[in-house]
Amino acid sequence: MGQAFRKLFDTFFGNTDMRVVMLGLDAAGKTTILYKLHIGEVLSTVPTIGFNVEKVQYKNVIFTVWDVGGQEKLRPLWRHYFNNTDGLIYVVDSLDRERIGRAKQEFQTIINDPFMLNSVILVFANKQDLRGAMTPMEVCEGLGLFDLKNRKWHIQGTCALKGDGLYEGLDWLASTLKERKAAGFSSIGASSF
Ligand SMILES: Nc1nc2c(ncn2[C@@H]2O[C@H](COP(=O)(O)OP(=O)(O)O)[C@@H](O)[C@H]2O)c(=O)[nH]1
Ligand SMILES: [Mg+2]
Repeated sequence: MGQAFRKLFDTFFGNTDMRVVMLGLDAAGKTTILYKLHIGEVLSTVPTIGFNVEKVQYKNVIFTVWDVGGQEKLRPLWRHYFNNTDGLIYVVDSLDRERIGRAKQEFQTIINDPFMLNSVILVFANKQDLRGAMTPMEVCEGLGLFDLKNRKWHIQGTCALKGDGLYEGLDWLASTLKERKAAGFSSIGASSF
């Protein structure tokens, strides 16, 4: 599967710099996805403020991953990690109906951050293999995706354990980002700082 992703990134990005952040509540499946991509060695670091950041780089494409949820004190760090973000991948545990409201709250805060206003949004409705999981449509409604104005977004049902749906989602992300780059769109300067 790693080979397929590398080929995808080669096709779309070549040597173009691309920054992608993958976020979601804990246990959504982010780390599983990162390892499933097999695109390089996953580096895990804990910045001084004390949360875990995972990072993997394939050529000029950098993925940064961390858990979100209620850490107000982490907000100042967003500037560091969100700056010049091209793509946001938001991962949802589709079985976790209890926390979909929480997932929405975090999601809305993130996408409305000045640094994120120009990033395209890919949502993984993960754990589709589990009985009772919310459908991608239900996750869409749960996150309030239909209410988004002027944002490019896409939802993909996935099973990170098997890798199902990951390629399709990243294919959308890669082609959408390439189109935007070709149109001269740049995330640089998107912030209000
Ligand atoms: N059944 C199922 N379990 C999954 C799936 N993706 C992740 N998990 C499990 O969910 C748990 C949390 O996954 P993890 O990748 O650590 O979540 P993170 O906190 O977002 O990094 C682990 O036990 C994974 O094996 C999936 O698609 N289906
Ligand atoms: Mg993790």
